[in-house]
This record gives sequence, structure tokens and C-alpha cells, in this order.
Amino acid sequence: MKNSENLGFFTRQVHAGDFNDPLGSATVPIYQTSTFKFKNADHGAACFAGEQKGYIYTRLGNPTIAALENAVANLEKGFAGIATSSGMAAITTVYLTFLGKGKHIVSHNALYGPARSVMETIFARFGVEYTYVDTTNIENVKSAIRPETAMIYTETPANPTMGISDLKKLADLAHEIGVPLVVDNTFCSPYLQRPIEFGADVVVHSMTKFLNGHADIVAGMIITANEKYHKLINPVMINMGCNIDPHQAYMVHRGLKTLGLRIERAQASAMKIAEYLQNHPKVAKVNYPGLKSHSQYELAQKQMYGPGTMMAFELKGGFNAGKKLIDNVQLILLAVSLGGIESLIQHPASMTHSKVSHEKKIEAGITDELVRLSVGIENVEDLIADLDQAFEKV
Ligand code: LCS
Repeated sequence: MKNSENLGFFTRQVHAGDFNDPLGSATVPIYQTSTFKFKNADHGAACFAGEQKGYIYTRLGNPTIAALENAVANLEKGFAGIATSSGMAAITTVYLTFLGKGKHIVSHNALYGPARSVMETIFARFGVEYTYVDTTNIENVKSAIRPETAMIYTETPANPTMGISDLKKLADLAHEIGVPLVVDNTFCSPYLQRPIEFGADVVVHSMTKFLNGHADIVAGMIITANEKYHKLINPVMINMGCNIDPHQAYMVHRGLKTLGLRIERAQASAMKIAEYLQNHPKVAKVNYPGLKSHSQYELAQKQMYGPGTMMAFELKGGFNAGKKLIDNVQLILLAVSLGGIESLIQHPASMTHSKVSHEKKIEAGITDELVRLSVGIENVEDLIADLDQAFEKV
């Protein structure tokens, strides 16, 4: 019953996973152990052979971690979850599963910087080939496909441009050529977008962001749409040792229970802030999926359950003006990361995307002028007052 997909999101964010503690604990306890005792030699051998259910060793599985994996998989409407030590661990585990010497990935040119730089600096050394295109236009993806293409990867809305890619069109294309569509759903969380509903095969998350929501841990998650992909990816995570720690898993599970509440609150403020910015004389452009001026506003309405809490904007005075703004906010923190209860502002070109070359950033729309804002749950009038006083110094 508690795992039913028919229950509402707020009910599922509290109960999904259907965890039953043997001692009756109402919340998921932290199984802070590296190893589990076998009943006898035969039981140990049967657990290893997969003939009997039983925990063996925390890198391979742990009840606290399993509770979190089941809960997030339920919210994403996926088959199963695989928790990892970070969002990058989730991404590299998926890359390692589907790519290898001579294999090719078609990916978005605007995505979290290290998700691209790890490909260009590390995976390339092992003979993996890549093409980065603007996946917001399906034609670009079609023309980048090669016989060796083994994965289509996107992030929507993209970090930091807020460009939106059409999940259904990408999934149809991926299936036409028989490869998985992998989607980084970090910017939305399952509260605002569920890529599997549009045909995505694998979803990745930096749980450091919305799922945990309190900016106090780093963690990741992989959700597969089916058993086949779960069976391919899970041993890679286990053998590469990308597992999450039980304490971290507990923290995310605790944060997950208020996911929708946090997003509803911050999203209402984000809409007001986006309108405030759009009307501000010192602002040149605002990229927020909730504004009709967003170039993919219609698509956002179609595939997202809300415009979210992330936005990017450009100041008329260019980078120097942006720098003045971010140096003068007092309440909003000048810090990378996103999706927490506190509002954060940062400069992608010199911070989160600094390892991507200047030409590649420009091609992807990550201009020097762009400032990214993650709206938290503070009172919106206080956030606007903070921006106001910082704009006065620009
Ligand atoms: N995917 C997206 C969309 C991200 O924004 C990030 C981190 C990751 C994956 C990687 O997750 P991690 O390993 O850090 O848990 N994004 C960051 C950002 O925009 N600022 O700081 C980190």
C-alpha cells in the first residue's frame, strides 16, 4: 500500500519505500555498520550466490541505503535506485556502464561543468568519444549520432543556462537507435519532473541539492526505468566503490520527506524574483522557465510540473556589474551548489563551469555576464530587499 504509485506525491515522499524495521522503529534507523553476520556458512554462501536475501557488506547493500533507494525510485516512478557517494559518482558510474573504447556519447553542451570535463579529460584517455551539442534542438542530436553512439545524455533545465530539452523526442530518438537516454534531473527533482514518464531509461541526481535540501551532505542517485539497466549499472557502482555511507543516506532520507514543501515555497518566491529581475532596469535578460519570455516556455509547461527555483540572468553592465551584485548581497550566500533551503548566488563562468574552455562555454550560452540564483525558503520580500540593496551598488 505504502509503495503504491497511486498515492499523492506528498504522501509518497513521507512513506515511499515501505520500510519495515524489525524492531518497529517508525523512522529508518542508521545501520552504521560495514558488515553483517551470517547465520552459518551455508547462509553466507547462499547470500553471495544470490539464492537468499540478506545483507553482506555495506558497499554491496545496507538497509538504510536501501530505504533511500526505494523511496527515490518510487518518487521518480522508476524500477530501482542506486545511491552513490556524490552526483558525480552517479554520473561517472553511468558513463562507465555504457561507454568504453570506441563508444560514443552525444551530450548537451550546457550541463554541470564536471559532467563534461570528466569526459574530455578522463574518459577520453580510455578511448571514449563524445559530441557536445545543444540538445534543446533535437535536430542537433540527430546529426551527431554515429554507429558507435552508445548513449544520449541531457540535463534539463540545464545548469546554468536553464535551456530545456524535449524529453519525449530525445527518448524516441534514443530508442530508435537502441541506446539509453540518460537524464540528469537534479534541477527539478521528481517533484517537478519525472523523465521516466517521457521514456528516459536512466535518471541521475546530485542528491546534494533538492533531495537532501539542507546543504549539509554530498550524495548522488541513479534510477533505472527497468531491471535490465539496474542489473548493468549496480555492479559497476559496487565494484568501483561509489557507494553512499549509511549516515549520509539517513540524512537524505530525512530531507526527502519535505521535498515538495520546500520546493513549493521556494518556487513561489522564485516566480516573484524572476518578475522582479525582468522588470529591473539594470538586468538585460532573465532565464526562468516560469516566464513567458523563456524560449521554451511551452515545453516547460508540458514536461515540468512547475518552473522550479533556479534561474540565471545577465546584467546590462556585463561581468563587472554581475560581480558587483554578487559581492554585495548580504542575505543571499555567495556560494556554489543549489537546491537547499538557503538562497545562493554564483558566477558560472568563473566558478561551477570554470574547467570548460571559454569557446565551449560561449557556444553553450554560458556567457561571462551570466549570474545564477538558487532561491531558498526565506521570506521573498527579504530576498528582494537584499537584491535591491546590492543592485544599488552596481
Ligand atoms: N548534476 C548537476 C546538474 C549538478 O548541478 C551537480 C553539482 C552535479 C550533477 C554533481 O553533483 P555532486 O557530485 O556535486 O553531488 N552542481 C553544483 C553546482 O552547480 N554548484 O556546485 C555543485
